[in-house]
Amino acid sequence: MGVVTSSGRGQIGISREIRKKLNIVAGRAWSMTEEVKGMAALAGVLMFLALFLPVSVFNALASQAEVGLDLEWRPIEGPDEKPAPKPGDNEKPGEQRGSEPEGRPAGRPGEVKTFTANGVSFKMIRMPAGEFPMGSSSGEPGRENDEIQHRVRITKDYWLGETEVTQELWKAVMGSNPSHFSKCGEDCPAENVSWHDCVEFINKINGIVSGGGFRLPTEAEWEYACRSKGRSERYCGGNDPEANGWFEKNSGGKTHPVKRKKPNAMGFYDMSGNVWEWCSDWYGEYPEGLAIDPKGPDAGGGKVNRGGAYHNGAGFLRAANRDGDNPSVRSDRIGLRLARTD
Ligand SMILES: [Ca+2]
Ligand SMILES: [Ca+2]
Repeated sequence: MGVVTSSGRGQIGISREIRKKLNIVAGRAWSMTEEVKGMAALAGVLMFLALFLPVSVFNALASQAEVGLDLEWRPIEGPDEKPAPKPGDNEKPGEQRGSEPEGRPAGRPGEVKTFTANGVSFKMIRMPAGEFPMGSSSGEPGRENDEIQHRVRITKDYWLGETEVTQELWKAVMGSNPSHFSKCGEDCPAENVSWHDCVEFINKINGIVSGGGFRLPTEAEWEYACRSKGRSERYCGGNDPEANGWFEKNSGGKTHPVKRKKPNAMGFYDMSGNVWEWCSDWYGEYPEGLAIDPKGPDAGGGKVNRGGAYHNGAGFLRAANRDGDNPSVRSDRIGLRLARTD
């Protein structure tokens, strides 16, 4: 939390921390001898001045008086900018956000890499290893009972596509375009592809791009990226579905070119809406307690897909929402986003 906050209109307010510090300074001084009582009076004056003086002037006065207060301008921090919880913090579920492990070698989260397959380029963004609360909090409107919040630890960095796989990329790799909305254009997401079709696509692209390593994301990797490393946002990128996603209210009943809506904080586009995205996991109940690199159940009837699509109401676009479909199903509402391991 910022020490001094700006109201946005140039006024200065003093945070509780500073008030506490000042009170401590004042309190200590009052308990001392007559000689230092002057200090306390000065601290009181400074407390008063801080309410009205520019920070630079206040800092100068404070340093003159050797009160040792550390004031600086900091932007107001929004609800999504909460610091990572420390172990033992008693935060309410749903108000936590994820954390990167301390002491890990400086990776480059957010690094963007461009790959090219048969002449078509696409970008992937590096996601750092880390831990986050997966699922929705009990108070989230529209939540379903398969979203039970639990801690997930992802132990390795991974890459995730900046966008859904486009029709252009699918065609370059597979030689044909199965998409129902082919008139939407090359930048529109590939859809009408089954989970098995996606596996075939991935096998092929791994033979084309040197280094390979492409795969579908796990459901946990998908949500960790959607939540920009674990934020408690309702959708992938914030709490306004219209800002980040195409859904029934704004899509006109069809898919749209990728990257036309705002990305989330990590730079991923269209994770909420446009088309659902196949994940590698079988759909099943979440494990209880901490899950480390979860990959879903060993078997099941449906493969997970995430994020909702152009035809859905906003509730389906929620970061925590889950769905599963038979891996043979082809639907103009389901596409994919590539993941990759180095
Ligand atoms: Ca999507
Ligand atoms: Ca659901």
